[in-house]
Amino acid sequence: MKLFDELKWRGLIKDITSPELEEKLNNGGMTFYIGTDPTADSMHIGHLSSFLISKRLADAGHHPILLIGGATGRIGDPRPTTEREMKSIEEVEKNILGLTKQAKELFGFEVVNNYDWSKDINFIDFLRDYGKYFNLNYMLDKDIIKRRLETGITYTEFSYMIMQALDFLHLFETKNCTLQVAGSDQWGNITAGVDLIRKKTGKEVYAFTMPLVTDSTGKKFGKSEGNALWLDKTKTSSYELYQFLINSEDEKVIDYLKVFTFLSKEEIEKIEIKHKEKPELRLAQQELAKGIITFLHGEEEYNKALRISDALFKGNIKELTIEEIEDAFKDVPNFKINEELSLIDLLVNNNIASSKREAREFINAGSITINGDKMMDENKIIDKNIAIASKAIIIRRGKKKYYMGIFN
Ligand code: 545
Repeated sequence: MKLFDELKWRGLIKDITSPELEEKLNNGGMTFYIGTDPTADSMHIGHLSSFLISKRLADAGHHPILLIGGATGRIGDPRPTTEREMKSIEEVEKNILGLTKQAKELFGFEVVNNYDWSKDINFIDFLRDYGKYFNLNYMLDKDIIKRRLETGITYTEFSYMIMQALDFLHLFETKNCTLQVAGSDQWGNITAGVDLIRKKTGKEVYAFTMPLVTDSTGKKFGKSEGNALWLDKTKTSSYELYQFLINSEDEKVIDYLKVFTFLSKEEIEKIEIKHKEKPELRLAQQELAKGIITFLHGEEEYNKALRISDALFKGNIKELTIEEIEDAFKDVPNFKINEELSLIDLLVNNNIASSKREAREFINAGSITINGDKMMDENKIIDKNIAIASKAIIIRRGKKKYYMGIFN
């Protein structure tokens, strides 16, 4: 299948600047770039779909450049809603380091920083050499700008599109970069660059955008209980990523396989058939988790996430190492245990039961397990002897409520 058809099949093409792009993409050999502003020191899964495109294009013979916006990150890309809080230079620089390291580790592609060429442009040259090509009506006609006129937009954020446009011009002139790719929110900024290059050089360059990845309700993909899922495994562990991905909706998981994995069309169609026959087996979700976690963190991390998930599902907590326990349970309520105490005091002192009476009800109903073992004696002494590595106990109340106790 030709590249353009594959990108279409994977649902990765929303808008393109001209029909000629199809053949150019299929022929390979274009230098292209995708940019990211240093709004955090790690990318998160909401940006992964766009960056995976750079690998798909590179695998098809195009030359990728990843841009980190040291200059644009100092200004702030206007959002449709509200003005961004301006980041300190220290934070911008810290984020640049994190993102550059991550982009190199994940993709190994050339990384450039637009601060390197923007920092030398003085204000008068900026207005004469670039501002002159931006008619106000043109700028006000951009969707995001139009929406911000009601809520208010500063000159700073209003100027952002000129900065992104001059990036494309700079990369076109210095690296023969003739293609920019991004998610659909970037259409205005990208076309500003295509138009600037046409006005200044008379040459045509190209761009395409990808649709935003959403769940079946239209909500942006990649938030778990409001928290971003970071690609940096010290911020979001492979286990957390696994839990999120394995719970992808049945009606969306095949689309996600197309967007987030490098499984072929044939492989995905085979998975789709099995998935439709027995969705309860979650085979498609398993493939999605395997594809993403293996790409991000390697096979071993994926196997570790699987081991934790299996142990918890079967209640075999004792199989896990203390690191795996702390990883798996880092988001459940946890508390310190300073000295041994009876089971009933453990439950009441740590709000696992609201009273001794309720604690007895839970115990007598067999609802309390510690490290997988059912606890039936309210006076049983809870001490380090029953803790994993003499350190941690995992209390489960009922079917799904977990707590972690850590012995000092
Ligand atoms: C700056 C200068 C350029 C070209 C691009 C830029 C960045 C661009 C932008 N992109 C978004 C972004 O998000 C923050 C990332 C946090 C790690 O703001 N103006 O920087 C996202 N981009 C990836 C996709 C995107 C976009 O990094 O394009 O659509 C998300 O999927 O929102 O010369």
